[in-house]
Amino acid sequence: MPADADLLELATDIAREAGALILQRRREGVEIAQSKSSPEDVVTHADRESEELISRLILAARPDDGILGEEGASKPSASGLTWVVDPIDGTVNYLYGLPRYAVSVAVVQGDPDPATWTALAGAVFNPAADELFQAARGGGALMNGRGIRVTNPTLDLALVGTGFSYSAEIRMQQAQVVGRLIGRVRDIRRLGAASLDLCDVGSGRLDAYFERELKPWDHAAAALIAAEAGALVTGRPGRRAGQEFVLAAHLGLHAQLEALVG
Ligand code: LIP
Repeated sequence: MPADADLLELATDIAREAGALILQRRREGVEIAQSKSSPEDVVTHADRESEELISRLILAARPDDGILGEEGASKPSASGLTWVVDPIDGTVNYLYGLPRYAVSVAVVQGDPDPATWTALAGAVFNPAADELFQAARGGGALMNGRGIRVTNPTLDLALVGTGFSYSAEIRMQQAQVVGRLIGRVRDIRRLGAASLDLCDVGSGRLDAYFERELKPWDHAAAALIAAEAGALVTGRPGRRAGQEFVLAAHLGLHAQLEALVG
């Protein structure tokens, strides 16, 4: 089994190379390849090109590992390790040219299921901002090489990030949760990329983040980064983070928010 630090180095190199690719494609102009779960849920040609590059780089370095990617990359693991990748997280931001999107590369041990996996290393790279977030299990979290830690404000002064589904029906439900929360906290931010939102909880640029309906690749790397920065990252009460729900914050703030958004 390779050292977690070696896995993080590979995840970082891959995230940076794929990040450079998608930034170049953004500058050349972005085109939608197709819509997925709804007309709002799009995949661009750059998403697909990025995932092809990521898969190629992973298998060149670690041919026995598995892969689970947002745009269809799927390979069972023969080594016990699986790479869980989002080739462009924040696809709608990317499509519109908003500089908040990222390549997310995580490597997990065990089944690629957030309910049971052990995240070993993760890298999230926003090429538009040249911001790299990294963590290896037990090694703390970094942003551009500097250690990051969560904040612990009182609830009324908490800046809370969230996101919304590609389903209009679910978005209406999520808006009701925000409506109950908005008067209890400093403010709400919907910034469009779950991986960067979770990393920003770790960096203190958000005090908390919650969202439902996230896919494994949205949070595989960034949940480890936020946790290594001191956040408590969970799902619904007593459950692990996953598609049902993700909530990340310092322990004290987490308990207060759980009662309001859980
Ligand atoms: C996105 C997430 C975001 C969520 C969006 C979408 P994508 O992932 O990062 O937090 O609110 O609905 O799921 O589709 O850009 O990879």
